[in-house]
Amino acid sequence: MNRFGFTITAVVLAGLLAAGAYLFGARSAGGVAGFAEVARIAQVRQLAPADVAAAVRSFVPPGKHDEYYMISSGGHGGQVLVVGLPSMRILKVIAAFANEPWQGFGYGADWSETILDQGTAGGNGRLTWGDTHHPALSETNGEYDGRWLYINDRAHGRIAMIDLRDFRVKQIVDIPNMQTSHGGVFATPNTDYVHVSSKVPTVWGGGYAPLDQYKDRYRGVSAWLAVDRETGRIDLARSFQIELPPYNQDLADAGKLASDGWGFINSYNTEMAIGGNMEGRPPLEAGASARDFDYLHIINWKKAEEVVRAGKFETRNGVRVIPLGTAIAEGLLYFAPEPRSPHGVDVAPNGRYIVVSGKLDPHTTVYDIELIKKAIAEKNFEGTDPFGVPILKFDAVVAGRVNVGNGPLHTQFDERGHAYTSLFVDSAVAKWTLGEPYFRGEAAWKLVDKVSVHYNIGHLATAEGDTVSPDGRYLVALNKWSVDRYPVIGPLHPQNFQLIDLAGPKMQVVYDMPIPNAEPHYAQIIKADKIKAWAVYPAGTDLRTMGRSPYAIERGKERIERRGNVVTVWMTSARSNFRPDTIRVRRGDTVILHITNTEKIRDATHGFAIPQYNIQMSIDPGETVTVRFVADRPGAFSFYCTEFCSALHLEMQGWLLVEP
Ligand code: K7E
Ligand code: CUA
Repeated sequence: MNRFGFTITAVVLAGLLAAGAYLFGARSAGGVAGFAEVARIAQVRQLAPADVAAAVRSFVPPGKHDEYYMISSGGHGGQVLVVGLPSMRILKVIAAFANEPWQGFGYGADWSETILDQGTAGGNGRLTWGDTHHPALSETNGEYDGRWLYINDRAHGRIAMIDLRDFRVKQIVDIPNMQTSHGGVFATPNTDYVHVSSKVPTVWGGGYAPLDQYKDRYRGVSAWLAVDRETGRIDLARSFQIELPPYNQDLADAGKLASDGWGFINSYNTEMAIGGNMEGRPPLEAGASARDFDYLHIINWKKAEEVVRAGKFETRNGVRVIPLGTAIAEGLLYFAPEPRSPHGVDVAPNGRYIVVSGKLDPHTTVYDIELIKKAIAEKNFEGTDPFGVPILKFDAVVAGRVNVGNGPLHTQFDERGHAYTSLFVDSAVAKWTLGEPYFRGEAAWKLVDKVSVHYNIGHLATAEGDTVSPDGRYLVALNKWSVDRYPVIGPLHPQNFQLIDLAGPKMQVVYDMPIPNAEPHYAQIIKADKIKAWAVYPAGTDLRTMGRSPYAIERGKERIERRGNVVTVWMTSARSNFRPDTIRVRRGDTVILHITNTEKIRDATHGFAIPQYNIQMSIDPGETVTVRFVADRPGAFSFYCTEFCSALHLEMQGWLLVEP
C-alpha cells in the first residue's frame, strides 16, 4: 500500500476507533487518546483496519488465560498438542506413542516404560512411535466433562488414554484383531465405550494370507472399548468387537440424543481393490473409486451389547467378537449407500442428522436417523452387499444434500443449526444450514457462506462443535499445506492452523499458527473451565495410579540398601540437591532408584539424567518415580538435574560410581 493510501486508512481507522471508544464510554485511562495511539501503531506497522480487528479478536493479554483448550492430534509425531484459544498459543505437547526425553517418557521412568510395553502386543520389540489422528474427550450426557482424553494410532490398532488431571498418558491399549485404526476415536454420550475401527482390513485371526484371498481371509473390525467410569481406563474384558467386511472403514462417529445407541462408520474401497499397479492390476486409487457408492455402516451398539450378553460371540485373541453373520442375523448392522469415496461422518448436535462427505462428490449427504429407523423397520432394502449385509434404500434415508464445493471432508456445528464443512480441493470452509428443527423450508439445506483457507484443509473444529451443545464462536482450520504463509525453513513447510471467527455473518480468518511438528488431523475444543488439572501432585504420587507410591519418602528418610547384587536407592530431589548425591555400585549390579520430588510449589520440576545410560526423567513437584537399570558400564557418571530449577541448579548434580 502506498504512503498516501496508507495514511488515509490510518486516519479512517483512528476515526473508527475513536468513535468506538466514545460509544463505549472509554474516556478515562487511555480513553480516546489510547485509541489514537492504537491507530498510530497500526500506521507504523502498516496494518489495515481489518488486521487490527483480527488481532484484537484473537489477542489474550499477557498474564490472562485463554477461554478454550484445543486438543489436537500431533500426527506421525505420535503426540497430542494442547493449544489455548483464541490466542493459539501452544500450552503443551503430550507424549503419547513416541519417546520424549524432556517429558521423561521412554527413558527409564517406570510409569512410561510400563505404558509403552503394555501398549505393544506381539514379540518384535517395543513400538516407539505412532500416528495420532482423532482425539476424543470423555463425555457425560453428550457434553465434554474434562476428565479423560482418548486418541488412536493410525499406524497401529492402538489407543491411548490421557488423564486430564495431569495431561499425561496413563494407558496404551494394543487392540486385538486390528492392525491399523482410524474410525473414531469417539466416546458414546456417557463414555460407556470409546470406539475405534480398523482402517485397512487385516488377516482375520492373524498371520499371513495372500492378497488373492482378500475377500475371504481379510476382515475389518469395529471395536467398542469399555471404559471404567472411575479411572477412565479401558477394560478389554468388558469390551467387544464386531466383524466387518474387508472394506476400508474410515471415519466414525457416535450417535447422541435422537441417535443415542447407534454408531456410524464410513467406508471406501467397497470394491475390495488390492492394488498391484506393477502386476497388471489398476492402482488402488482407481480400483477403489470404480463404483458410484460405498457404504455408511450403521451399527446398533446397544443391541450389540445385548447380543454379547446373550453369549452370541466368539473369543478372538482375548476379546469378544460378534461374527459378521451374527451381526446381520441379529439386526445390529446395516448399510446405506454413500456417494463416492466418503471420508467424514459427523453427527449433528441433536443427533438426528448424520453428515457424510464424499471426497469425489461436491455434496454433503445428510442422513436422518428417524428415516433410518423407519427403513429398517419396514425392511426398505435395495439388496445386500456380497456378505449379506442389508443395504437401506438411499432415497429412503437421506434428508438433504447440499452442494458445498470440491473435496468436502469433515463437518462441525455451531449452536444455531449451522454446519461447517472443510473443502480440501477448494481450500475453503463452507457454512450451510441444517434442516428442521434448526431451519425450515427454503432456509434449510442451504450454503450460506464460504471462506478461503491456506491451504488444503483436512479437519476443522468449532468450540465444543461435536457435542450436544456446541458453542460455535471459533473455528480452527487444520490445513495440510502452508506454501507461502511462512518464511522458508527448508523444503518441509509447517502445517498451518487458521483461526476463523464465527461471530459475524461472514466467517473471517483472523490468525495463522504454524505447527512445526508432524501433521495434525482432528482436534476438539473444550471450554477451559471444564478442565480441573492439578498444579502440583499430592506428596509421593505414582503417575500410574495417581495415588501414593509405595516408594515415596519424605526428606530425611533417604537411604541406600544392598541385597546381593541389587542396590536400591531411596532418593529425594529438592532445590538444590539430590539426597543421596553419591551412589556407589559395582559393575553388573542392578540399580533401582526411587526418586521423590519433595517440592510442594508450582512448577518446581526437577529432571534426573545419567549420561551414557539413556536415562532421563522429568520429576514434577510431588511425584515419585522409579528407574531400574543394570550398571553394565564402569566409570564415574555425573548425574544432574535437567530443569533450570533454581539459582543453584548447576550445583544440582551427583555421582554414580560404577566400580569395574
Ligand atoms: Cu481426514 Cu485420519 Cu481424520 Cu486426517 S483423517 S484429514
Ligand atoms: Cu533441579 Cu535443576
